[in-house]
Amino acid sequence: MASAAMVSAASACEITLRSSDTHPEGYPTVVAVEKMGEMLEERSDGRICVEVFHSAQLGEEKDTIEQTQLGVIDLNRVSLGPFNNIIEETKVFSLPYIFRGTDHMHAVVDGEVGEKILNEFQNHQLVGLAYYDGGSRSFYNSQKPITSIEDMEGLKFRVMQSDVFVDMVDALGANATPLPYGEVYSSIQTGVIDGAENNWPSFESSGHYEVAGYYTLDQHLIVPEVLVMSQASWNKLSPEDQELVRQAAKDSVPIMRELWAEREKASEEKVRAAGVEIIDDIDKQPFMDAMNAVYDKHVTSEKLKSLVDEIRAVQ
Ligand code: GTR
Repeated sequence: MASAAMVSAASACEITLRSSDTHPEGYPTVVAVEKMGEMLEERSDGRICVEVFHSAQLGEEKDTIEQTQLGVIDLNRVSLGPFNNIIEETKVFSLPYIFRGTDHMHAVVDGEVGEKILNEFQNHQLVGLAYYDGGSRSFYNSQKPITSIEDMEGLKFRVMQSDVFVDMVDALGANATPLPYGEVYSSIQTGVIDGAENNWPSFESSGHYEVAGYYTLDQHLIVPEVLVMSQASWNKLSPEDQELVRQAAKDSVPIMRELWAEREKASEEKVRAAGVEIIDDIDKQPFMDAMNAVYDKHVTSEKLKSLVDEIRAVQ
């Protein structure tokens, strides 16, 4: 009986949007897109459904972005980082210490600058639908506690595939290795790299804390994440259905933010309980000062300069 009901419910979907996420089942981004799908299905009387492929089943972020541009994947929940080399304007949200904290980041992405950056996606075969939280990112490694910028010297860190992050790590005196997320665990384990950088939920859910026992809360990045849709898939929808998709994505944001706040706490507890050494009394100023080199190199056009000014002016 149950399976017959499931089959008939599934077959009512006229349109099934395939959505990609690198994170596992139960992760806030995965659950938020599932919730978005539920809202969409209900509001379209069961016509439009979303199927979330979690755990990088459809590939690593850089590849899934290309697939989404081509229309092979309909929806994609990704960090803004891997977009930096494709959409210049996204760099402003990937600059170290650009946001003063989560509240500032929310005010920016919910406001005019957020809208401007989302609009840039349409020049790259994508439709920007919503921003999700990505916490603040800090360095972890397998070698030693990093208690000052001097301790960064010579360590090898994985970064997301973006030139901004390569230059950020270089400016701190360490060596950057851009790698897909899925390769980080084994690369630390085998000593190919010494560590990486990420937020509490990713550090925990990826298991990286099992192989990198030192986590230094320098909080160098707050990179928002995005939910984007393939322009090709978007164009197949009627204007009314496009509006339903856009609204459901927007409505999933507060749900995501709540899930995120809960998961940050739970992940921190789990990592601390596992005995990871947390260095949280670090002097961030030398880290911030070193980032001038990154701004000088990447914020060169008038467009990016004025976006940076606008972000800083947001209260
Ligand atoms: C996570 C983010 C992912 C991915 C990953 C990474 O925090 O949610 O989308 O970008 O970091 O470091 O590759």
